[in-house]
Amino acid sequence: MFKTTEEFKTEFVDKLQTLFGQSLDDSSPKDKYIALASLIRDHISKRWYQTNKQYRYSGEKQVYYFSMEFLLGKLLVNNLFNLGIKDICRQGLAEMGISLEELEALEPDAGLGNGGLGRLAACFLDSLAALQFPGHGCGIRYRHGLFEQKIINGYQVELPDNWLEDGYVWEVRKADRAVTVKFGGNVRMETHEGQCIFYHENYEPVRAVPYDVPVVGYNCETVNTLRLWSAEADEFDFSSFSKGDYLKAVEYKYNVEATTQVLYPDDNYQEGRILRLKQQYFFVAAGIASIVRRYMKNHCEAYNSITKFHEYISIHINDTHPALAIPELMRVFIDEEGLSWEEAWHITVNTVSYTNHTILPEAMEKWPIDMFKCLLPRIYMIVEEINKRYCAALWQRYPGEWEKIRRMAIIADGYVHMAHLAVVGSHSVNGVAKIHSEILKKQVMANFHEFYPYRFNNKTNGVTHRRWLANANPQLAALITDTIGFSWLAHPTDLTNLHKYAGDAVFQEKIAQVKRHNKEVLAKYIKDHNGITVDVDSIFDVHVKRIHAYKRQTLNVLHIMDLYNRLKESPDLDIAPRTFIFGGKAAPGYHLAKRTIKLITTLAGMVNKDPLVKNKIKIVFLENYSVSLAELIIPAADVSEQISTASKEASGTGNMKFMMNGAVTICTLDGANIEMRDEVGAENIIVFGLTADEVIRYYTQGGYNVLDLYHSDKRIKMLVDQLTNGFFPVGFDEFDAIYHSLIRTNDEYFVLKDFGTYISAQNRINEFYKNQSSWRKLSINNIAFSGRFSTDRTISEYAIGIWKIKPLVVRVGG
Ligand code: DL6
Repeated sequence: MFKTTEEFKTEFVDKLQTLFGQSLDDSSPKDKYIALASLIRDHISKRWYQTNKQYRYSGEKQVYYFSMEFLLGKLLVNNLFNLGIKDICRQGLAEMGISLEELEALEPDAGLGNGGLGRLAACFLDSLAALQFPGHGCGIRYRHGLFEQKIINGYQVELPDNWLEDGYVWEVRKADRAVTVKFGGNVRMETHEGQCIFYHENYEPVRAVPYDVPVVGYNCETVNTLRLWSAEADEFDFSSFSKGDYLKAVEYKYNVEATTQVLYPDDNYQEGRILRLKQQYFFVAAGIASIVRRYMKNHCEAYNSITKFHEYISIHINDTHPALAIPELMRVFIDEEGLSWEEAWHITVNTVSYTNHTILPEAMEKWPIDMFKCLLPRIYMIVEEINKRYCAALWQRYPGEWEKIRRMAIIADGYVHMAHLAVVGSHSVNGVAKIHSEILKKQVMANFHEFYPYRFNNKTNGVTHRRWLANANPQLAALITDTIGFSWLAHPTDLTNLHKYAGDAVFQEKIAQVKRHNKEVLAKYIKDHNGITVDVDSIFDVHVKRIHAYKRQTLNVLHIMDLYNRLKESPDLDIAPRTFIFGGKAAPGYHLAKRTIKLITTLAGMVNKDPLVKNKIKIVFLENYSVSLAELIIPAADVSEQISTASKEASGTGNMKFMMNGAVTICTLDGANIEMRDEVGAENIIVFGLTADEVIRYYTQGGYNVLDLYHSDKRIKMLVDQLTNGFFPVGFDEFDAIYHSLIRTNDEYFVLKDFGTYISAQNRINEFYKNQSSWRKLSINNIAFSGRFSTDRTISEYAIGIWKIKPLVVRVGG
C-alpha cells in the first residue's frame, strides 16, 4: 500500500495509462474514478487473497449472513478510510487538481435493498471485517436495485435503477464457481437396500454465477467477501435448445435471467409472487452449494466428516426471506451426503440462526402450497416431513390442543408459514431491540417461546459509526478526535468522553459551527435540487425513511398544518423558524403512502410561497432518498423524527444515525428509541405518545373511538376536514385515502390519538432551541452516548451469543 502522496500519484497515473491508454489530462472524470477504484481494488486484492487463505487453513468457524438485501451505498471512500489512505489519496488527487468527492459522486449507489433491513446487513459486514471476524455476506446481484424516485407534479414516479450500466468496479465475477439451481420438474423416489433415493427430474436449470465484492476491515488486514449471485442461462442448454427452436431459446434465456433482474420494492409487505420465491431459493441454494463445496474441500480432508459442519459453519438468515436454507441444508445432507434425517436435522438446526425484523402481519411470509410444491418439489417434500415431525412433537406436549397446533404448524390453511419454519429450524431466534424481542416472546411468537424458551434472545441493532459518523460527517469526526483522541473509531463507547464537554461553551461553539457548515451544504443541495431557499438558522427538522402508515409521516404533516393555521391567524407567533425536511420512497403499489407524498409536496407548495408565514416555516421533500442522500442529510439535522406508532417499529436504525450526528430525537417509546433514551437520559430526548403496552391494549379492545375525539377536539376536526374540504389546491378526493386511514379505519395507527402529546413535544423543542446553550448540550450528549449503537457492539453480541465465532488476525505475508 502506498505510504506517501507521491507514491499514490505515480500509481494512479500508471493505472490511468494501463486501463485507458490515456494521460491524466486526456482522461474524463469517469475514467479517473474507475482508475482510482481499480487501483484500490488491486491493493485490496492481496489482503483479500491472504484472508481467504488464512480462513481456509485456520480451521476456524465462519459465519455466512444470508440476506436478500445488502444496501451498500458507495464503497470508494469507506474503503479508503478503512485502509487508512483516505487523506493520502485526497491530498494526492488535490495536487493533481482532482477532487476526491467529485470522483466519489460518480460511483453508483449499490441500492440492493429497501431500507432498514438491507442497510443493517451492510453495516454488519463493515463491523464483521473491522472486528476481524471470519464473516461473509451472501445475497443477490439484482440487475436493478431499488427504483429511482422522481417527484413529478408532486407525485412519486418510479424509474428503473441502472446501477450496473457502466460496470461495477468492486465486483469480481467468478464464473468458475458457478452452480446450477433446479426449479420445477418432478421427484422420483427409488429404494435401494432399504434406503430412499430421490431423483429430481425434468427441472429447469438456472446457472447461478457469483460476483464477489471485497469487504475491507477498518485498521486491519482482513478483507471478507460479500458474494452476490446472478442468474444466467446455461450456455449448454441454451445452444441445444436453439437447435430446435430459436424463439424458445431466447424465451428460456429471458426467463432464467429474470430471476435476478429486480429487487422487490416492498418494505414490510409480502406480495407473494412466484418470482420472489424463486429468488429466495435461487440464492439460498447457490450460497449453500458454495459453502458446502468449500467445506468439503477444506474440512473434510482434515476432519473427515460432514457431521461436524455446524462446528465450523454458521448460517444466519436475515428475516425469513432466506428460510429455505433450512430445507435446502436438509436436502444436501440427506440426498447428497447420505446422512440420516436425524443427523441432518441436528446439523441443520445447529447451523442456522434467525433474526425477525417485523411484527407487522402483512409482512409475515407465507407461500401457497401449490405454488411452493410446483416450483420446489423436493424442498416441499422436506418441509412436509419437518412439519410432520414437529407437529408430532407439539402433539406430545399439547395433546388434544388442535387449535394451538394448527396455529403453530409450518404448513396450515393452505400455506407454508416461513416464520414458523425459521423458528423450528434454527437454534437461535432474535429480535432487533429489547422491546421488539419482548413483543415476540410475549405476543407474536408466545407459543413458540413457550415451546422453545431457550432459543429466543435479543440483539439490539446498530449502525457502523465509521460510515455514519466518521465518513458522513468528517468535520464532526475531526472535532471529536481533536477533543478525545481517535480511539472512538475502534471503540465507539469511548465517545462518552465527550460528555464532560457538554457544558463547555468553547466546545459547544465548535459543535455549532460544524452543524452550521453541514446545514449550509444541505441548504445548497436543496437550492440546487428543489429551487427552495432555506434558512440555515432555522431548525432543520428531518423525517427521512420509507413512507408508511405506521411511520406516521401524516402526524408530522398534521403538526405542520396546525402550525401553518396558527401562523396565518397570528403571523407574529413566537416560534423558532423551522425547515421541515422529508425524504423517502413509497412502495409502488402502496396507494396511501403515495398520497402521503403528494400531501407533503402540496402543503410545501402552499407554505413555501405564502408571504404570511414570513419564512417561519418551509417544507422540503427531497426526492430519491438513498444511502448517499442520507449521508448528506443526517449530519445537517437538528431534530430527528422517530414517531412510529409504539410497538410497530422493530428497532429503527435511522434513529441511531441521527443521534450519532448530534440531532435531538423527538420520538415515541418504540423500537430502539427506548434504549436510546435509557442511554442518553430522559432529559436529552423528547418523548411523547402512547406506549407499546397502551397501543396493544387498545388493539385487544378493538381500538378507541376516533369519532369521539374528532368531534370533541376542534383543532383535530379542522385539520382532518382540511384534507377534503378544498383547503388544498387539488381535487376534493385527492387525500381521501389519508382521510380514510384516520377516520374510517378508526385511526389504526393512533395518529390523532397521539396528536396532542406530539404538539406539546414539538413545543418543548421550540423552547429548548431558543436557549442555544442548552440545545447544544443536548446535541453533545446525544453524540456522547451513541457509541452503544454501533454495529461493533451488535456484531460482538451475535458473535459471542449466537455464532460462537472468534476473531482471526489476518497478516499479509504472514
Ligand atoms: O432490523 C432492521 C430494520 C429495523 O430497524 C426496522 O425497525 C424494521 O422495520 C426493518 N424491517 C423490515 C421488514 N422487512 N422484512 N421482513 O425491513 O428492519
